[in-house]
Amino acid sequence: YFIKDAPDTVDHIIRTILRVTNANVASILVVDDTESARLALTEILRVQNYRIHEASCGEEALAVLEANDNIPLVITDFHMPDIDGQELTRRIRAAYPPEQVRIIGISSSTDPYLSAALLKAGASDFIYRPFIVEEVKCRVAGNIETLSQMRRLQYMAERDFLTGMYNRRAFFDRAQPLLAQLQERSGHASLAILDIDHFKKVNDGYGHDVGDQVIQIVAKVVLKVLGRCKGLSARLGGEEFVLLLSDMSSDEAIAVCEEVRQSIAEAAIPHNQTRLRVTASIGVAVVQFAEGLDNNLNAADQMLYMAKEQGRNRVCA
Ligand code: GH3
Ligand code: MG
Ligand code: MG
Ligand code: MG
Repeated sequence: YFIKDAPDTVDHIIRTILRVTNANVASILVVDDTESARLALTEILRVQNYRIHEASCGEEALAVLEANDNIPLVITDFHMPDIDGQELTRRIRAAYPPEQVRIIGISSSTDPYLSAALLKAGASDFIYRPFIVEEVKCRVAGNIETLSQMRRLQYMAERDFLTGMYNRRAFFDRAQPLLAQLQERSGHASLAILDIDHFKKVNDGYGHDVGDQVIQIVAKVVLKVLGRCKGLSARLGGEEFVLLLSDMSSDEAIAVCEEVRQSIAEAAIPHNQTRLRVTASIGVAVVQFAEGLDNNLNAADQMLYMAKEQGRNRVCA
């Protein structure tokens, strides 16, 4: 939820998509209380180039998942002492959504209801032993592929392609719970809206591509300055950005915005032999928790209007 995690370039998006879609380097956690059973599976998977983690019980499996933040697939035995495969599946599901971890159940039991029990608990697939090696390979690859596609779509749905920042929808989805949490612990926050000054002139005078480049540079400045604070930022659309600054006083929020404004004014955008300069205006308002996000954004927007009225290249609060 914090800006620290946000990428600062489009390259980052491409790298992330490559990383999450590169099934060959995926990690798999194999959970079985019987060593020989684990071995039978890991031998097949190692040949397929997967990175393998092993666990001999449910508790160990949960610990391995917690210690490694990118294991997209768990293959778990059904019959295990203490926590069985169904209970483990439930616990994994309680902690990780299906777009983060997929689960394949496996069992040598002839009970035909086992697969349904596991699927209901949140597994995405089931294999009966003795298994056909080729089928195991296909199910594993299929599950990892599905997860990669889910992540890729999710990433693309919440990011703005030009800047790599969160888009408007992602901002609303994330700001609302963040504000609810803040309100619960009596925290403070400010909302700021930033709009590039006379941006039409940039487009008209230098072309749309240069305009795009200006938007990218402004996004980079916002992400860099905000990387140090708690909060959330997004490209609302066009040449407009929103900053939600949490856990700071109104004065601190204004100071952060002032730094953003100054950094933009100082940034030089190389263009032919010259360097292009742009400025931005920022409106800031203290979040009123009794009001909805829309009303709070309107309040910041009114301050932005004032900043424009007073001559642009300034922060109004
Ligand atoms: P003001 O100082 O009052 O904000 O003046 P302005 O020229 O910036 O006014 P306005 O906000 O109306 O202009 C925004 C322009 O941004 C209009 C639109 O063509 C352009 N624009 C919107 N999205 C993009 C984009 O993704 N790339 C580029 N290059 N231009 C965009
Ligand atoms: Mg067993
Ligand atoms: Mg605008
Ligand atoms: Mg503008």
